[in-house]
Amino acid sequence: MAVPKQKSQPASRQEAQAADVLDASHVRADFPILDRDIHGKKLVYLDNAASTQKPRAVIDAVKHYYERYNSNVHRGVHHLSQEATFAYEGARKRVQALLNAEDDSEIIFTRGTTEAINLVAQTYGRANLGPGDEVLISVMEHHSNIVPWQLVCEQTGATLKAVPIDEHGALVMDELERLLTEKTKIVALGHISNSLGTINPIQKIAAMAHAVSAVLVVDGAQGLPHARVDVRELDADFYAFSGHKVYGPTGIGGLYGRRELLDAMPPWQGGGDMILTVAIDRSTYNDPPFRFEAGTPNIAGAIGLAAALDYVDSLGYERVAAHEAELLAYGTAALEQIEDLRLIGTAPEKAGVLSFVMDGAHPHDVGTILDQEGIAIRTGHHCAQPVMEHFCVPATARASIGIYNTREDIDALVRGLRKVREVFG
Ligand code: 7TS
Repeated sequence: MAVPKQKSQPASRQEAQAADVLDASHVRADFPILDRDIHGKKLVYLDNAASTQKPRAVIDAVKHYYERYNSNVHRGVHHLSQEATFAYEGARKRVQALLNAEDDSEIIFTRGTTEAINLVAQTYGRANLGPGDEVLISVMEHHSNIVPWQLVCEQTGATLKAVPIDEHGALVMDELERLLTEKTKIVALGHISNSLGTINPIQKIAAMAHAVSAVLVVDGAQGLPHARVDVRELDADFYAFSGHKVYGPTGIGGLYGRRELLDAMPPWQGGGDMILTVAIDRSTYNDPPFRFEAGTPNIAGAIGLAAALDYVDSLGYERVAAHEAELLAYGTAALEQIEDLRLIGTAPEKAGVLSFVMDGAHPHDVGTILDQEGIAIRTGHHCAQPVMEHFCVPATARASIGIYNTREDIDALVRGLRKVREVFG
């Protein structure tokens, strides 16, 4: 098979960093789960777009919270509550710094991307949409960036429109330009597509959206894990993300929102922490971000998320992106050698997602045979049914790359796919 030779590995993490490459073999040592055997084979984890594994630093941060300072936040005068509040608000500052938001009040903790997008739809959307207004999404969106907009359009009488994608899975920019009019109030697009890997030109789209006075909501679920995100440079009005996709815990994520927009937004869920005063007939509401964080938050999750962001930052986002780009190129070249395999998603700007179909083998069968080899990929529609419809496939098999993946993982995938070919002829 005509694939490039493995580069020699630097001897130490320091050497790797000095050489400005990510040394995945050292990174792997930080992830205890990667020692597991599955069906008697070494685990090859290539389902990172669904969820990433956790480094020991994240596991330890969560454990330390529960063992040493577990307590509720923003409530207690007692010491443990103060420690927990300090760590929780520290995590918010960590997210703010990483995203380069202007103020930490612009970071709202949510359960993840899905909840963050629903929050924008049900607060900003409900307050600002009406009959005749339009929300613009695209055909490549995850269901989490489609259904919340369908719901709010039903509730307000606004109309949902979608930018088409081309045969490579890239946005048709001329159509985006045509569909953007003074009727467009919200543009909601993914930073990176989970089913195709396409990287969208967010900065350019922000300028186009703002030219018609629309706000731009970015679904950053796949963006944050793969590149340094600077919300001010991108000029996004909202940016939603999930902790579990960036090596942090499940059940935590967030929403960046421009402060002047958050200030004007009504609350969404009611409960503790989001109020200033409550009487039986009316309540007054707290300022952002607390107005949008009703009830006891996921404190351990936020602390784990901050540890995850510290971890990725310590590796260097630029190295992470370069490592994944190199593996994507290696994997693409390798998969192109496999007979009757068709890659779905070949946009010129692409992150570490290898979605494919194989003649004569259903993606679920591909996934099952690979599982027997200890290789974890995802099969199905990836919560992106309009993408499947566009490419006229019911489902794809998808290998998605993370920081700990190596060329050996891709080689194992290729060997597994050759087994699939043998089984299905
Ligand atoms: N948006 C995108 C682009 C995603 O990839 C996902 C999850 C979500 C939103 C939802 O994130 P959540 O954390 O709120 O669930 N994507 C996938 C996937 O590709 N396979 O499993 C989940």
